[in-house]
Amino acid sequence: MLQNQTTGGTRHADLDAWVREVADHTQPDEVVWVTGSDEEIERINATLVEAGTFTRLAEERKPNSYLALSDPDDVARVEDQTYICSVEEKDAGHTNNWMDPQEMKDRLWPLFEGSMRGRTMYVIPFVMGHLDAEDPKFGVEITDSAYVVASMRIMARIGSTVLERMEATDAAYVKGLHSVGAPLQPGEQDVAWPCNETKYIVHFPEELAIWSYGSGYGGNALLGKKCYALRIASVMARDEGWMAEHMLILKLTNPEGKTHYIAGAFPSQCGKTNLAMIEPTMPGWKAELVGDDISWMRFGPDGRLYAVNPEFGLFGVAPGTGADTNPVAMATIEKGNSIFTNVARTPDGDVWWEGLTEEPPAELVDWHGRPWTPDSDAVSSHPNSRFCTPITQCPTIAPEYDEPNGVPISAIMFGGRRKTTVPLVSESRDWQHGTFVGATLSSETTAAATGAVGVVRRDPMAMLPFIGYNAGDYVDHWLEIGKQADADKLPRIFMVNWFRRDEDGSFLWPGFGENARVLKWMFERLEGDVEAQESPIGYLPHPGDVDTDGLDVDEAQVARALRFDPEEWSEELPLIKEWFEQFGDDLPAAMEDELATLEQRLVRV
Ligand code: GTP
Ligand code: SPV
Ligand code: MN
Repeated sequence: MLQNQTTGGTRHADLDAWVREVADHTQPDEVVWVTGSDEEIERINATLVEAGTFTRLAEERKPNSYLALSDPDDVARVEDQTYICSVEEKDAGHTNNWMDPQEMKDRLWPLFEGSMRGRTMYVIPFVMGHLDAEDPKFGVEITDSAYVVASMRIMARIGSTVLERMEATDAAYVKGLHSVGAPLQPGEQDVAWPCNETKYIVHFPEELAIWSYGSGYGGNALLGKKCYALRIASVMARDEGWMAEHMLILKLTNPEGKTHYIAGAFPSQCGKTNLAMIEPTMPGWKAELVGDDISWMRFGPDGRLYAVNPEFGLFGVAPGTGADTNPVAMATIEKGNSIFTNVARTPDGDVWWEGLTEEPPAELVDWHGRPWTPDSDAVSSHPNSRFCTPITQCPTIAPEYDEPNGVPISAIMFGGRRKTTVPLVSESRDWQHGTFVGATLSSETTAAATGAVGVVRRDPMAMLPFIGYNAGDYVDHWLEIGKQADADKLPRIFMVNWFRRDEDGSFLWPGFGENARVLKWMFERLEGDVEAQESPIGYLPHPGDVDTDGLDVDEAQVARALRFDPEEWSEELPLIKEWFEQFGDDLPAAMEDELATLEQRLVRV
């Protein structure tokens, strides 16, 4: 028997034992098994309002929606404090922080001792992907944060139905332990956003376990998302022959009614959600959303790669989201049932952030909870402020988002933020070349993680912060996947860059809905309807083949966006070499070959 008062429980013996062990150690006042019901979430939201964590927004503006303002030091993923604690150091590779698992536990377990005092410990059973998938991927998050419960209910399929299935099959599951690390003394008044200066986001891949301490922020605390669905799942995927990727999934239909599903890997804050919700500007083209952040892909019986979106909600970047840039996201949010974190509040109980409208309202309460006017020096909303919204509310959701075995992928895009060098679009010669393009992907850092913003770094497959094992082995896994299917069944691989700048610093390409013009070229490539020209970095569109009909940009500027510049690429070569040197012996030989090929081709131009 627990000393703590318990609501719910389980006949899953392993889960029962783990929950008791954690409760005994962390000493919460009570243990609540989360069912996922509407009444329960109403109670939890009310608790959050009472605690000052949530402010309820005006019903006529954003129904059933809440605003949370975090501690100013708990606003993004903490990559410095994120660890892969594999048994062998070499299995974490050069891109991850590593510590011996036992040593890490000896450090963390004492931090968890009594860490939930004065709080409720919630047990959240969840499944990433569909409950009716062939091999459903279960998880349980134990957390002392009601904000996490409210967010997880939006972001994943959770609750009693999941637990019942786990019990019926005595299912294996990922154990996610989370504490904000802010125990309360008897009678102590809580703060609106409890957290701890000390933060650890730790993964034990061999044990399928995650320990997260000290942060309440999304990617650090909603353990189904990056911790499970990317870091732990990438290890499962390596072992089981599938892929866990930081990719959007988009369904694209041309005016003749022909459909292709396209996935796209872009680093954090580099445009996945926007592209997944794109409203094409060309007549007759239709885009629908399957996933906006994470894609799990495995081979189907027909030998093609099928992708599922393992999530159930959208955790999108707020700034820059508006009726002009992403009307579909706006329509999704308008329906309510959402949590907004670190954005500004309007006097009439709505939310606002930079880019929502061209002109800011005359007065606001900013993300620090302070009065704000357009004359204020600082921005009103944190650059990594987010909306958290049920995916089912999206007006362009493809019915297949809920397909247990996913959708067949025709193409994969890699993209990042590069002011120079990387053309608007190019196509890889084959899977191995595409793997090289992904492995050498680069992008300017963003506010999605703490640290400097705007620094170019290599971000392999947009997975740098999310590969749960050795990055060399990860690249090798991509190559292995490519060997498992006929070339004509594998997705074609493209590289894009919406963020190239002109000499005056402005974007060369208008982006957003106009990106559909680039998708159209890819679609035509897939259909064999358009030729392309060879270049050292792959196939490029012939002049005029990217449809600019009705585009309000002059042709010379479009040409500058599309341009392959051998000089810029010669400057890129040493950076790629430097990156590959970091892999040491772990770099697959095929990547050396691709690098040599690129170098030779560059010399010849
Ligand atoms: P994460 O949720 O952090 O993984 O981000 P994401 O990859 O989903 O990026 P998102 O679509 O939220 O876009 C991030 C920022 O880039 C937002 O401020 C967007 O307004 C901006 N953005 C997205 N697409 C484009 C584009 O085509 N051009 C330009 N200039 N900006 C874009
Ligand atoms: C990202 O940073 O890539 C995100 C937000 O999608 S988070 O959930 O914090 O990882
Ligand atoms: Mn992301």
